[in-house]
Formats: sequence, structure tokens, C-alpha cells
Amino acid sequence: MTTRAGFVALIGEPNAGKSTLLNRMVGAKVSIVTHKVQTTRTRIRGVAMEGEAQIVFVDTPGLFQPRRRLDRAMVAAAWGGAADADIVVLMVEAHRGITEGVERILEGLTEIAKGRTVALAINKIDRVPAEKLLGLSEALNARFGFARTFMISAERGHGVDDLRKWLAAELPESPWLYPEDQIADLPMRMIAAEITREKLTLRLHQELPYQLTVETENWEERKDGSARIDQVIYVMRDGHKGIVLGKRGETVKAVGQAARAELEEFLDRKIHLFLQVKVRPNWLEEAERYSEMGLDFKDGN
Ligand SMILES: Nc1nc2c(ncn2[C@@H]2O[C@H](COP(=O)(O)OP(=O)(O)OP(=O)(O)O)[C@@H](O)[C@H]2O)c(=O)[nH]1
Ligand SMILES: [Mg+2]
Repeated sequence: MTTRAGFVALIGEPNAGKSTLLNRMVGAKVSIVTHKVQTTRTRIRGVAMEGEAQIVFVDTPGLFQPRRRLDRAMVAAAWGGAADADIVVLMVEAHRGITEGVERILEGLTEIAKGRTVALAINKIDRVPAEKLLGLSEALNARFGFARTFMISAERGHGVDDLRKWLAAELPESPWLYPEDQIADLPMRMIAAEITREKLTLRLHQELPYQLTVETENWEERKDGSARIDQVIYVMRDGHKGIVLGKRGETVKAVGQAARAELEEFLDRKIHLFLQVKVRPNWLEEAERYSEMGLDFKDGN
């Protein structure tokens, strides 16, 4: 039996649908998704099997023009994910087409493409009339030598099976890299923190989601099979703390309930989730916050 295995990095602008595609490929939610840009902050691996091939998908933070240290570390993590992969899939949103951001990514891809296959996935095809897609595909292929172009809807599943089959066949012969039943390799405490951050991002407006981080501080197994999880939400200002808490603590309570429900489903057990909000004006400049997120602090320099 010939087995194949390797890494497939999903890259693209923020909001392109990378995390949605990873989750669909894996068949479980291992990477958080929101309608807002810059949701994913670090590389997240998810494992999919296709016949005798094991495809390790690497979800990456969106590529954009970084301003803050955190932005720079995220963008570095994304390019690093591409540089470590056997195959890179660039995701472009069908309805947005070739934006300035896509142009910049194409420039960066030239360097990354040396010695690896790069494919194009035009995503969200459910949002545009079919006749628009051909033109976009031609325009993108005129700018870069993609090995293949796929028209997909990560959300609805169109074209996703074709993409997975093609990727499986392109991967090098290799023993599998993960046990057959493993779907992710992010530590559970990080997945739990991400779930809470997703619920916060969905509920809070404007810049606030970009100015907070969530960490799992403690995870205690209980005799009855349940677990107690203590998390801290770090914000930068007193005013932010007030907003996260909400009137009479309503906001943080709703966030906690939503996060707990998802954690219980994911882990299939009872969870007691305790959230605490702490003001930490300088968290964006603290090395420890980055290592907790799985980012390299010095990449943010
Ligand atoms: N209509 C439509 N929406 C989609 C599709 N794929 C993803 N989305 C939506 O696009 C938004 C962004 O999806 P994500 O998967 O979080 O995008 P991302 O590329 O991981 O974004 P970042 O982590 O911010 O870089 C979400 O609201 C998704 O539901 C699709 O095929 N069609
Ligand atoms: Mg994402």
C-alpha cells in the first residue's frame, strides 16, 4: 500500500474563507470562524484523510498590511506556514476579485512558489453569477502560474471534494504524519481559548475584538467526569473591560454560555467555564501573550 502525506497551507486575505475550508476538509470545527477580518491569529493544523493519503491542512492568519506587533507576527506566521508546506492553496473571494491585497500576495507568492505547488481556489462562488468566474480565473492565472484552479464554496461544499482529491494525489509518498484518528494538534486549552474568543468577536463591535486576547489559565479534571476551565480575557483599557462585562455582566455571561455549550459539544462532557476580565494595557507587547497564542514574539519586531 502506497501512502501519501504532507502539508497543505491555506493562504489568502483575511475573511477569504480559509478557516471555513479547513473545518470542512477536516469534518469538524477546529478553527474559529467569524464574519470579521483577522479572526485567525496563528497556524492551525487539521488532518483530513482521502483514500490512502493524509492531508495536513494548515490554516493561516489572513495576509494584510500589518501595523501592530501582533499583526506582524500573524502575517509572519502565515507566510511561514506557506514556506513549510508541500502545497499552497491561495484562496481568493469570487465577489471581491483581484484586490490590492490579492496583488500583494501574488507578489509574495513568487518567492514561496520555488520548489512547491501552488493552486488557486476561488471561494464563495455562491455569491457571484457563474459567468463572472471564468474571467476572474483567467485574470489570476495570467498573473501567476497556478498548477490548478478550483471554483469552490467552502461554506456550502461545492468543489471541495475535487480539491481534496487533487491535493491527495499531488502529495509526496510518505508514511502518515499523524495517527489516523487525530484531526487536530492544537492543545485543548488553546482550542478552548479560541472558542471563547470567537464568541467575543461575534458579540463585540468595531476594534474591540482586535484588542483582546483569551488564555486558558487553569484546567481541572473533576471526579464526576466534568472539567472546570478558568480563562482570562485580557483587554487594554478599563472602558473595554466595562464593555466586555456588559450591563450587570450580561455580555460576558452570554459569551460564557455560548462558549461552554460549544466546548461541551466538542468534548462531549460537562464543562464548568469561568471567565475573568483583566485590564492589561500592554499585553500586545508581552512575549508571554504571543507564546500562549502560538506566535513568535520576535516575528512582531
Ligand atoms: N457566502 C459564502 N461565505 C463564506 C464561504 N466561505 C466562508 N464564508 C464566510 O466568510 C467569512 C469568513 O470566513 P473565515 O473562514 O473565518 O475566513 P478566514 O479566511 O479564515 O478569515 P481570517 O481568519 O480572518 O483570515 C465567514 O462569515 C464565513 O461564513 C463561502 O463559500 N460562501
Ligand atoms: Mg481564519
